[in-house]
Amino acid sequence: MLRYKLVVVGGGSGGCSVAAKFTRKLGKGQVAVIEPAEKHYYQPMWTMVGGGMKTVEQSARPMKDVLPAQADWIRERAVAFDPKSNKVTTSSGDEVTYEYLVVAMGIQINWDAIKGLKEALDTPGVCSNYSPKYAPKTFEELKAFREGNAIFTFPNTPIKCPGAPQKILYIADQYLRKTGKRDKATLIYNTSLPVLFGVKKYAESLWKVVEDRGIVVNNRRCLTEVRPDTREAVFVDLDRPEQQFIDKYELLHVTPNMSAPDVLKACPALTDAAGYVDVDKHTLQHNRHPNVFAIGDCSSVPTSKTAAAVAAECGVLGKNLWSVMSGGQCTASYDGYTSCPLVTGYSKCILAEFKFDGVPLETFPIDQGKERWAPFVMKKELMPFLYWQLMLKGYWNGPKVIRKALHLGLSD
Ligand code: FAD
Ligand code: UQ1
Repeated sequence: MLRYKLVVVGGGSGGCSVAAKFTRKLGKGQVAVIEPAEKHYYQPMWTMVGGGMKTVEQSARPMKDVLPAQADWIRERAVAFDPKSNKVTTSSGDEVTYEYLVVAMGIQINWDAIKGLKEALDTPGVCSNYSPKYAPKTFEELKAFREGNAIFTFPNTPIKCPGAPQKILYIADQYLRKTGKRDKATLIYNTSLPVLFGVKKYAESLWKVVEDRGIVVNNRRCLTEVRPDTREAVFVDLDRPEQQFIDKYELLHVTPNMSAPDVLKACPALTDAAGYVDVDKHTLQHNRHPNVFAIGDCSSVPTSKTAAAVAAECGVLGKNLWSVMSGGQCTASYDGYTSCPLVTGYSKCILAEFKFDGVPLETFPIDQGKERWAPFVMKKELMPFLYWQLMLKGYWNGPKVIRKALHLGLSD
């Protein structure tokens, strides 16, 4: 049986950052990361991959190069949790015990949830930026587009980066304009949500973008089936489920259904009713097991699931877990900070930043609701550097320090 002071489950954005912070504090042999993947992806880049601005290779690093060298990497899946005995079972049947546990498993993509989708992804016209396999196909489909409907979807479940399903819509619009094909295309955004974006300020800006560009938006319209043989997508109106719409597509960009990981759903002692790790939204400490914390997309924290949220959570979790390890209480409080750089083409971006309850919390003392060039460059060029060089090494806790400085200490 393996024993560690700290076990981190998942070596993605949150797991890697937390492991780096604590390996520095605790030293060699004290921290283990359970992570089966050989590659670590900077997922926010997949939007740019879909638009042909980056390659999928640029979004990947070998896992061994990003996990802290002083941590033990257990190259397996966690298959069961036993928080009463402080134990995690891995795919080989090994048991790993811990004094402290951080769960950072991300959100699970359920490609099977939409009838026909899995098979359709390997047929012409269908793509998704939500996978490293199919994000490059998005750009191939844009290049191959001749005429007809280009349909973009948002599912009827919580998802990571809720802005991403429409970023690619705007990129596609601009690509089709640049290549002289826009007048032969009908761009349609079918979203299960009743709104275009969850924060009013940015939703208003985005409605303007949609209107200016002649994009059709259908709210509460949810993809239920893909029929690649006839290139048809089937949608329902979520408010009138008997109402079905069958649309022909030339291009169909699907944002798949997502849920809490099955492994977590199988352990109610750790989770809320939906299967997300049941933590206090301010301290990130588990509500029933004080030696357990969660970070990122697999947690119950009610904010938009993004890497930006993970960065801010990492600062709070770092302080609180260290305090608890030292016999103290949780004193740091997460405010729900999250950010979504809403790329609106090949050179502009609306930089949405907000906290719990969708209250804007912006870093820069300018109106971030406007489409601008600077945040686009930040998203495309600066963020990847910040992610690999600072965040994954545990040194980036979100832009709070910058925000305070730029607002002369007057911001939250
Ligand atoms: P992840 O980084 O997904 O890591 C989870 C890890 O857990 C993975 O390495 C996985 O292999 C591992 N794992 C899963 N199951 C197990 C198991 N059973 N045992 C052990 N390990 C397991 N965020 C932004 O801030 N800005 C953006 O512009 C942005 N754009 C995005 C665009 C797209 C297309 C996508 C897909 C995401 C985007 N995001 C963006 C979201 C961001 O990537 C995620 O919110 C962030 O990576 C979440 O970090 P995490 O650590 O919670 O999960
Ligand atoms: C951020 O901190 C972050 O995490 C690394 C992102 O993920 C890629 C982001 O997209 C953004 C916008 C932020 C916030 C950072 C600043 C400087 C506003």
